[in-house]
Amino acid sequence: PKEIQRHGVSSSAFSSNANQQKGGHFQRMSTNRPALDKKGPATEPETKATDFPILKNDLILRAARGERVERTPIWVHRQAGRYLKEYWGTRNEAGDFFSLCRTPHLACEVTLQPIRRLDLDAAIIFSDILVIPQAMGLEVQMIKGFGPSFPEPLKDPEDMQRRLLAPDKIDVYEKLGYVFKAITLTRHRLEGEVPLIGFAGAPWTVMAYMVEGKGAKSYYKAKTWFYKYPKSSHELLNRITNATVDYLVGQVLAGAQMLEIFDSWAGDLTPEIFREFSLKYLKRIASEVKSRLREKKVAPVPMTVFARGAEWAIPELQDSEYDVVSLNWTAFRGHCRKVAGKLSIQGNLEPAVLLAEPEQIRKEARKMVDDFGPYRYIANLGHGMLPSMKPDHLAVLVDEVHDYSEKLIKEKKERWFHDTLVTSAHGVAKFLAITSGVLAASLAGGLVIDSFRNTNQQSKK
Ligand code: 1CP
Repeated sequence: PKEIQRHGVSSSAFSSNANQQKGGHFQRMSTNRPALDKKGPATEPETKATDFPILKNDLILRAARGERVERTPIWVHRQAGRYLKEYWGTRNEAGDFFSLCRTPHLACEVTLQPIRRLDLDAAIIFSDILVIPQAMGLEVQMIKGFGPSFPEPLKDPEDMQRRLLAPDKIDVYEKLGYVFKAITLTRHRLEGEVPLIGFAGAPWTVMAYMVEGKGAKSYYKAKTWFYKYPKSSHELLNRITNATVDYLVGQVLAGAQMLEIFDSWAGDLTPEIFREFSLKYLKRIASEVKSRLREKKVAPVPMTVFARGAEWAIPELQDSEYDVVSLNWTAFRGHCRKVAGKLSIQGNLEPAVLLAEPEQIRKEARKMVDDFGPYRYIANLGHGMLPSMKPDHLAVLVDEVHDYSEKLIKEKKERWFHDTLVTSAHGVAKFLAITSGVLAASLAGGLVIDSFRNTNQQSKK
């Protein structure tokens, strides 16, 4: 797809309200997408993961690969969900959280909701990292106002051997086929407006929930396994990794165009423990997913790793197959940019900024783009949207990142053009000066020789 439409929005929608100068800087109205609106909610799953609509906006894929972009792409963690009033309608229709995840046309619908409303540059499939423990045989419930809960978390290695499905019995196509169906359906229903991101939890973060049974402060129960049962911890992490690789490969085959691995609790580990029990598995996931796709003659998609709170490990990701590293808001931006090398960066606005006023949101957005960008950069929050956030505030952030980065890139290009012009003008002037100098010198030399010859001949006469 060579023709990338401006944000995938028809030019008439843009000419009417985009890029108007207001209050001293650009004002772009986050906008509806006619291509999505006309179809309305998806009703029945489309089953074939082929003949997808042509992609109109590939900014995020180019930024991930380190290619040139005309503006910085932006999407946000948890962009689908509780802060959108339309989410609650669909959630109630499904009944509960996991029924929503397991009903492809409803999961597709909530994935599309933020894309309809906002000028985001990617969609992320609506699901949860805790579907992997379910596929491995554990029960997980989502309790309103509390979060995930395992009625029976893993007590010890013996419990693990007894209750987890044997590795050869874990079939992600059978257990998580509904996610693949939702991805295929969503990819069709997106009409090529933006790429679709698939995701999974990192082995350590998933293990933390399996052992702890719920969200916890610092995950002490789970971390104790590393000291008490190191061998069984590796066995558990290996089992999660294998299921996750199958799951991510399945997501790409179903239509996911980029993948993100969430290690939300990486920051709770010591560097030594992180290296041994998390990083190793994160790296294995990226290399195995990509090699399995290559074996299947499917082009590998860009992969992002979000080791939240373990930004110190960025240099150690250089020899991995990740393309993008996502940052928490506690990370030093300049330092991360320096050590990221060939990796693109994603992040890292402090989510609290979205609870402030639009003018403050704009200011922080500009600062973030100045600090990181505008190339090899995907704008995002340092963590996710909160239920109390206003969609209009997110729209302000999205528009400011687009407008400001576009302005920066234009200025950069103009400066480059100007500098190149000035340098070549200097070059031409120098060349002319030298050649005319040589010409003048040779002319003068010729005259001297001539007059010397003349005087010589006259004196001979
Ligand atoms: O009832 C509800 O609607 C619950 C809220 C909710 C939502 C909207 C949960 C429960 N999960 C989700 C969806 C979800 N989870 C997505 C959807 C796509 C999107 O981003 O829009 C994604 C990517 C996740 C990933 C996820 N789930 C992570 C990793 C990212 C992160 O936030 O750190 C984690 C840790 C989870 C576990 C989880 N699921 C739900 C909650 C509330 C939690 C966190 C609980 C805790 O703090 O321990």
